Amino acid sequence: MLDQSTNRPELPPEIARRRTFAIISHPDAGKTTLTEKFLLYGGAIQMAGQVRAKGESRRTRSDYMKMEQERGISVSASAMSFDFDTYRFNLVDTPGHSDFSEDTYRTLTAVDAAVMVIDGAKGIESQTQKLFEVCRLRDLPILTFCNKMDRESRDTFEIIDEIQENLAIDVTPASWPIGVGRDFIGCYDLLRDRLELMDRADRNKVAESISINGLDDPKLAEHVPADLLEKLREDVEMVRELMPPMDAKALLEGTLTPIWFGSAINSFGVKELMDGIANYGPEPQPQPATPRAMLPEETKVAGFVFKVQANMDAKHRDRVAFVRLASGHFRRGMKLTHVRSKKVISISNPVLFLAADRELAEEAWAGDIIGIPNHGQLRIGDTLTEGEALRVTGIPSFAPELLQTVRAGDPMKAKHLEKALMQFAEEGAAKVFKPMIGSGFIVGVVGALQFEVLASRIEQEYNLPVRFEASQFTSARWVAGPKEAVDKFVSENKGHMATDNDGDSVYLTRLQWDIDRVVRDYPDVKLTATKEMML
Ligand SMILES: Nc1nc2c(ncn2[C@@H]2O[C@H](COP(=O)(O)OP(=O)(O)OP(=O)(O)O)[C@@H](O)[C@H]2O)c(=O)[nH]1
Ligand SMILES: [Mg+2]
Repeated sequence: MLDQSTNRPELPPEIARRRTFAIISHPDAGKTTLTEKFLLYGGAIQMAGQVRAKGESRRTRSDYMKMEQERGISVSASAMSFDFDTYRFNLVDTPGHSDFSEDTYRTLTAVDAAVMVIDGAKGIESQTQKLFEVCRLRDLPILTFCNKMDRESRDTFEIIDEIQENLAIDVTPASWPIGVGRDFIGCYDLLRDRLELMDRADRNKVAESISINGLDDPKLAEHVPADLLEKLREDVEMVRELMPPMDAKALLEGTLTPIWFGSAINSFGVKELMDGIANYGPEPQPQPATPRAMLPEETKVAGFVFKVQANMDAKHRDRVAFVRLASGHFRRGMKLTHVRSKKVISISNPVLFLAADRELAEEAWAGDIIGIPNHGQLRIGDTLTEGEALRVTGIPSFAPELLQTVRAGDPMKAKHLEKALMQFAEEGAAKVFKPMIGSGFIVGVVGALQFEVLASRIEQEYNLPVRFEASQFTSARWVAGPKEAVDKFVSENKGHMATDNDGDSVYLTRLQWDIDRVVRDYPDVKLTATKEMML
């Protein structure tokens, strides 16, 4: 049966109730804080933690790495599955900092929608704009949360205008803030005609909500000071005249974004946003793949790896592949074909995530994100199916832009270091090159903060202090072409050659001039800044 509004087959109820989305924004807008409140309202945790926790206070679940906690920033995407109402949410909290954007971009290939968080005082910031464009390329539906309304914020019409202008998307307010900064008392819920009042005293409490019979209801005056009420009535009149109404279809097509106003830290506006995701957010969607897309309504199981993380939990010391199930009903113990190697693997210990915590998953459905512990067989971009040779497409790989040499503090530990680096390379956390001549390793990343994360993780997870130093090289290019031409090129340029963690040849240099020379002198050899992930 076709669903009337979307023209797609009606999904089994277990799949239709799934909402899989990422939370994205410029750094510091409040993604992790919002995520924590989602968990609270979903009943997955009893008490919310804080990003910048002091003393005995509790920390957030999604920033579980040591460096995240020390600095109060997220450096790695973190997945969480929990029930909300009759729905199952699969949420991924992403890092905002551009140095970690490869992780965020990959996450966006594994979700059906994005929640874009903006800071009410700052509006659209550079990283918001970039991430939005990535969502646009994939036609991802976007729901917007304007956060930090408890503080001095910009004019509401101005914020909405800015989203419309800069991001070229229609905006419909789902709620409307009443008062600004210290006078902010709550929101008027435009979708349900309700007044939502914020409780500043108790940050973990669900806001008080008062049913209202339209804006002329005398009950409003009991809760809203006269001057704010007058402004609210004027504003809402203007909104209803000038702005498009909520339209589920336009949201699903990615041409309209509803915006909620709130304060994540005060748990305000969060429940309304969650209701919005449940009621208007997309069901699991088809996943681009070759030679054909994977469809959520198919009964056969298919899924793909969009992230790999080593040592998530010191107790387990293994690698976990984050798999987005794209179709079917998965059961523990299933045998699935690993399409890249054509080997059949038995999935005996699949897990569902709650950030660093995990629990054994007896079953999962299209839309879910599950973890598969493994010893390195599963790589980013890999596809698992019940036999068909499908391959997921569109998982990005960024060119390394910064290179540094890395050495173990203790030279006797070089072998240990090699092992650690190989694991991080397989995780996709860095590119690792072993030069043909000389010792040591060269690490390539997209942003400088990644070096710090690596140093901290190598020390933390492998008990191995390391030093990163300037490298004589600044660029890396993968070498491709007929074997004979490549061999000749390699033997004539040994001082520039290295191998990556798969043993593939990489040309290292500091001069564009060198690259131009190779192109001229070795016409059969091709140099590329990124390596295709699925070979
Ligand atoms: N005043 C106020 N502060 C908030 C609110 N929500 C979050 N914050 C604070 O803003 C800071 C950043 O919050 P995070 O949740 O870490 O932001 P993030 O978007 O996850 O940051 P990255 O992951 O590093 O990109 C923290 O100090 C939070 O306590 C809010 O509603 N009001
Ligand atoms: Mg964060």
